[in-house]
Amino acid sequence: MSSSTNKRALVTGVTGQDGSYLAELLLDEGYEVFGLVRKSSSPNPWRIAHLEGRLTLLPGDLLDQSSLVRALLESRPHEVYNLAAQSFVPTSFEQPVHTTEVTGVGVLRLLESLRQVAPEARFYQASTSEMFGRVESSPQDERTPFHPRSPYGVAKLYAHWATINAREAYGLFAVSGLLFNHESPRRGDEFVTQKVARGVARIAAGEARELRLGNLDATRDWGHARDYVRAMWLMLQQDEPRDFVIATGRTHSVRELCAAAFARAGLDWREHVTVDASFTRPAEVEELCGDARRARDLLGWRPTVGFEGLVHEMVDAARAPREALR
Ligand code: NAP
Ligand code: F7E
Repeated sequence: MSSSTNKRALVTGVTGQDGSYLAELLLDEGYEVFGLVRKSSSPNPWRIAHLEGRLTLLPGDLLDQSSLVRALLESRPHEVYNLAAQSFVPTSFEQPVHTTEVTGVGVLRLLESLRQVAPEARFYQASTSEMFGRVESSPQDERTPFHPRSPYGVAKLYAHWATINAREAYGLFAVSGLLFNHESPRRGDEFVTQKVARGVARIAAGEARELRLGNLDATRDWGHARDYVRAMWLMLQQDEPRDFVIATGRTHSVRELCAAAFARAGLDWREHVTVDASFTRPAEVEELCGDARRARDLLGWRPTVGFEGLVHEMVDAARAPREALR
């Protein structure tokens, strides 16, 4: 249902999983929505193709400050959602400097651009449970100490503090959402939930017999991306800028993920999953479980999709044609 507002929003990372769901939400709320898109050898629009004509795409890259200034001047946003990042943890071990430039310093470029040309705009930074890393207590909330375990986690922690500092030093309405893992049929292929869902689909179709994975013991607090982008939006509708943990409070292992996903297709995961050490990480985040009480109390936010529902949706979508992803 569409309502009307005179607000404009700029979303970086609009071609990614969260960007596509957030753009949908903002359009439904009546916003004029601008999406920042970086140059690649061939465009990558599949997650936002169904929004064509409703979104304005602007060229820009977190590595290029003048492109960010231009995008802000063109969109004149009331709200800026920074979802762009090199977001895959294993790649951050292979390309730590690139990851830091985009995921860490890129956020400072955007904040500095905002400060110069759109200081009244409200700013959301996509922070992550990966900043908690090697946790000493569970569940994790807004007061839990950080101990990142990858160049990605370290870069996100820099961006997190840059966001807080922009709020405290310059008075920007800048908030950081500490979001735990969230997934959907639009998740990138390499992340474990999608890798398992699409692996199940190939095996069920008789196109493969085996799925090779890394650490089956790791546990994550997995929610649905559509629920989580609503929390981002709610954070920017508050009277005061404040950081929030967003999570389901339930945690499952990769092994349990496999069991649920294969069972959805009537298969036994133990007959198909092989552990392959090449998918383990130089340093691992072994367990994560979030406490989103502050978001529940102050934002009225609650997740609507549980672990089983999420896994079933992803497996069913992986077995269906791509149009089912809308
Ligand atoms: P994603 O699917 O990997 O999307 C990342 C987006 O960033 C893509 O649109 C990508 O563009 C864009 N991008 C990459 N490098 C860029 C650059 N140099 N300049 C401009 N844009 C660039 O990520 P996601 O899962 O939607 O997550 C959204 C954000 O939340 C990310 O910042 C991620 O780190 C963070 N986060 C995610 C989770 C999660 O569980 N999903 C949890 C906590 C935090 P291309 O399409 O051109 O590659
Ligand atoms: O791994 C284990 C892996 O790559 C989850 C990003 O969105 O969420 C995501 O980061 C777990 C890890 O996500 C495989 O070792 C086992 O323990 O799906 P993932 P992630 O690293 O938790 C956070 C919140 C973000 O912010 C990130 O941007 O699964 N695992 N076997 C595997 N993981 C992968 N990818 N592939 C495997 O074969």
